[in-house]
Amino acid sequence: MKLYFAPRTRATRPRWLLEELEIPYELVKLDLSKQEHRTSAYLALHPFGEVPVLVDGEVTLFESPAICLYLADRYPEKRLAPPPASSERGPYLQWLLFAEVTLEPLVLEHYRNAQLSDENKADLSTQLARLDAVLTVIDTRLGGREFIVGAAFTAADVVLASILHLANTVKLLERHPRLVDYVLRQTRRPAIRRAVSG
Ligand SMILES: N[C@@H](CCC(=O)N[C@@H](CS)C(=O)NCC(=O)O)C(=O)O
Repeated sequence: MKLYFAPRTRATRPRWLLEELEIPYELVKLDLSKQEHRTSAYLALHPFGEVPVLVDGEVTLFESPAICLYLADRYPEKRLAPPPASSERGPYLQWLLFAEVTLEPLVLEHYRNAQLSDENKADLSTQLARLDAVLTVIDTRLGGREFIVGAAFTAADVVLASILHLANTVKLLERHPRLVDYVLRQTRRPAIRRAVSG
């Protein structure tokens, strides 16, 4: 198992999952500032030269949520995904993909805007209302739950907590203290601490 990785990118998600699985893997660190993701060898693995990429024997995969789903299913005994026949399987897929497909683009739009100087910032008040509606859906779902699905941590928490963590860094969760608590709880896990170390 080989993970092509760069720190502070979406590649942290599959690395976090690999650490939760506690399986041996090779970490191939790419220095994006040196364009190591633009070599022809790497472009043969990922059509746009992005991270992450996972190579598992004959299987080469890109798209961090797909890699997380794949890894969680590949090691069912580690219980990071509800089994296909379980009643939690549908909600698991729903919440993982809701985070990726519906939440992430909204968070990224605000995150990128927050990086701009004041005079270049766009007025995102309309988009903010939409983001808040999406955050409210997740907040309501979490209620008193510790995890987004069932009674245990799953790959859906990896994807959701990663995106909410990014949102929290630019203060997008201020109206949702329960979501802040959720992020802090998940990002205190030993596996994510290992995934962001070095
Ligand atoms: N949807 C893809 C996005 C991958 C992506 O955009 N990766 C960024 C880092 S978060 C990247 O490699 N950027 C380098 C570049 O495009 O030059 C995924 O989740 O894997």
